[in-house]
Amino acid sequence: MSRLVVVSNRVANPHRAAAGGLAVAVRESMRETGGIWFGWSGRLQEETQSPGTEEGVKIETVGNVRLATVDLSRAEYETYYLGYANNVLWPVFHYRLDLAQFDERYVEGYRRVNRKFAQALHALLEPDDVIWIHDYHLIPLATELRALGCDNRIGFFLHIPLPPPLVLAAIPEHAWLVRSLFAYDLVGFQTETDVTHFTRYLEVETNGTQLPDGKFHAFGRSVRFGAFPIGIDLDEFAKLERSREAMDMFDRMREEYSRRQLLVGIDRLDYSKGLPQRLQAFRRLLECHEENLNRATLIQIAAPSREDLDAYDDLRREMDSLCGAINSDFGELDWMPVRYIHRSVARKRLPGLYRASRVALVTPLRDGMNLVAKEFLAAQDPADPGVLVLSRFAGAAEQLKEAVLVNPYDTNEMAEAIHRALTMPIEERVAKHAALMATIRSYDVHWWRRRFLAELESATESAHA
Ligand code: ADQ
Repeated sequence: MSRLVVVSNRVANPHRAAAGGLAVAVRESMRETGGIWFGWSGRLQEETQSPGTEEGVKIETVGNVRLATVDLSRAEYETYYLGYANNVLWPVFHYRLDLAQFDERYVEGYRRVNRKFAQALHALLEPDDVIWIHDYHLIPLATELRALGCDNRIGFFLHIPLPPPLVLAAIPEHAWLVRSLFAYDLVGFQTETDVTHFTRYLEVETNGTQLPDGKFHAFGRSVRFGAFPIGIDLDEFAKLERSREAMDMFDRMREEYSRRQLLVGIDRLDYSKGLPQRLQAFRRLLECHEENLNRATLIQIAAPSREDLDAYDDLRREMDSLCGAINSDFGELDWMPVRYIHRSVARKRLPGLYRASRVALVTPLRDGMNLVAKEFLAAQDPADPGVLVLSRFAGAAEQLKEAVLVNPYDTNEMAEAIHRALTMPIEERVAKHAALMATIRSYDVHWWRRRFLAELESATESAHA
């Protein structure tokens, strides 16, 4: 079996409890195949150190996995990471052209870091390695590797949505970005919607043609592509659920909120997650359905994220003020409608919190997939499950059709949907939950990894040939 080389912006410590879908998936894949996990260390290097040399790579061996990391300089962090990845690609790919900051220095830094990663990685590669590159930070990495003579099989998976052609075309370098994808043998997206956006872009912006074997031919090359919706690791989650921390959390929440109906939201504090819109809808619920007064309590956990960026600072202030207003307008001495916590919760406690909640609000304005939706369902008691209120703009909505689907921009509709979720009869809850769990089980993280790697394996005709 070929060695697997995974590349992602950040490399997670496999000793710690997994910090999200990518980390779980990669750890699980590597346990089976062994290999290298390459990426940024998360540290900024001393300015004196020379970048891009093999000596700049720090290697740590954990079991049969080698973690290979490089540091970034402050300038690289500012242009590649904060600048191009998170001030251009993240907002545009989430349809937020208004937040994008196009700046030539950003794209230069992005190219430079991708080249630096390619040089450092190339020195570690063996001819049979299969390389799996993840996410929007590293779109041109295969082009840079090919330029160094690498002809290994290389796959790419985009964790975030691909926007429609006209939105993508707003990025000054859009043609270069899309052409970069043709250096891969396989390009994977989360949903069929993303795949449609990709093929429509190619039809409109290039002279390319779709081939009968599922590839697209453009820029003198052919690339295979498809939808590979990411899932969760149900076994890992079941193990977490049985942990002392999860059980303590469940007991404490049930005791503390015995007279209340709990709603839960768990997100990174990010403008794509629709948090202000969610709070507006919760407020409308309290205004329109008074039986929820003194009863419904929303626990909103928002993990700090990318705090070096202005848009995130604005969101933080907006959230503080919205939560404060709801609590002061509706709260009682013994009831706070919103518990807003601007911290992340230990992963082991999450299942207990999910299970104690009657409703989960997963209402992003745009999201590649959203794993919280799947985790919430996996944590429920099948005999008395909670209800998932899910944005139709989350990638997960393509799969989780039995959830209560909402348009997060429509405050009234969302308030009514939350009301319906809170009052849903038990037979309906049980039936919906069973159907949703069947989907989550069939398309778990192991399915995702196997499907992607099998397809990469069968992409026989190399894109660079
Ligand atoms: P994210 O935008 O981070 O991921 P999501 O998939 O919901 O979004 O969450 C990732 C993980 O982080 C989940 O396992 C969740 O439990 C955990 N998490 C989130 N907030 C937390 C908090 N406050 N405290 C503790 N843990 C928290 C990106 C894309 C998604 C895509 C994933 C995987 O934006 O659309 O689903 O990658 O491909």
